[in-house]
Amino acid sequence: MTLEEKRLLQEQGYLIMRGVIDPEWLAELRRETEAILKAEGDNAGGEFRKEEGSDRLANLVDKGETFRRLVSHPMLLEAAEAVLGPDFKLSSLNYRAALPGEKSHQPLHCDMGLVEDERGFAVFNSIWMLDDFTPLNGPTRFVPNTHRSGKTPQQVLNDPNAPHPDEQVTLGQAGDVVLMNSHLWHGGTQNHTATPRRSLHGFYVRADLPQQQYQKRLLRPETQTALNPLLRKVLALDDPRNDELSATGSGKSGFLK
Ligand SMILES: O=C(O)CCC(=O)C(=O)O
Repeated sequence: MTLEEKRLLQEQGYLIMRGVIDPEWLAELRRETEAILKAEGDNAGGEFRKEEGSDRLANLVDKGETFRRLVSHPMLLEAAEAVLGPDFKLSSLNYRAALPGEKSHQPLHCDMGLVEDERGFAVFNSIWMLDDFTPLNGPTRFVPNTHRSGKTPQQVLNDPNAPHPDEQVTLGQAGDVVLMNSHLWHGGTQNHTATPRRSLHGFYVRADLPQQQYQKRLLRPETQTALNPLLRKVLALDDPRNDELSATGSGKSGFLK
């Protein structure tokens, strides 16, 4: 990332990077997520949560090299560091598709229901577009500048489900990636078209907080053994603090993600 891109991400709380996923990788990510959805059937997303109106998959680091490539992507790690500082780890890699004709509108929220604290920002998310995000197919909405408000929408708004006067949507093409300080109030919107709006969410958290999905427990031993040092670090597999956090707390706390 350029210094200017990092500055924009830090100030605006979001940035859309264009054309990050090349056509071959995009086809592979679509193919793999489709196959996993089919194989897991009603259990899909069960390692974390299911959501009415959307397809979800969780624990994707354990489910293919193509996903491990995503969570250790150099641009993504630079972006996470620009928001969270050097001491961060993966919280989860999930798939979410807003389904046609379903009520998959989400309330505005901050990930994990967290606001900035005395140590700074704690949550960073990235939305990898597997389809174009258009005004009609359920793009993510967000409210600019709220990442510095020190409040969650649930604390401030009468109805976090309602349209917000300042909200904008993330529009882009398949292959683009939204980088987001996820204290920024945001949420999925309803898909009014005939085809799913697919995405992957690479979610990172500051090292002093629990992972949403404790990777050491969820990843099969054979996956863990084959990981390179960078991935072991990103997943916090050798960090005793992470083991303590997973024993005492849960990254599921708070709202949605
Ligand atoms: O898929 C989206 O548009 C956003 C999803 C989201 O914010 C969530 O699931 O917490």
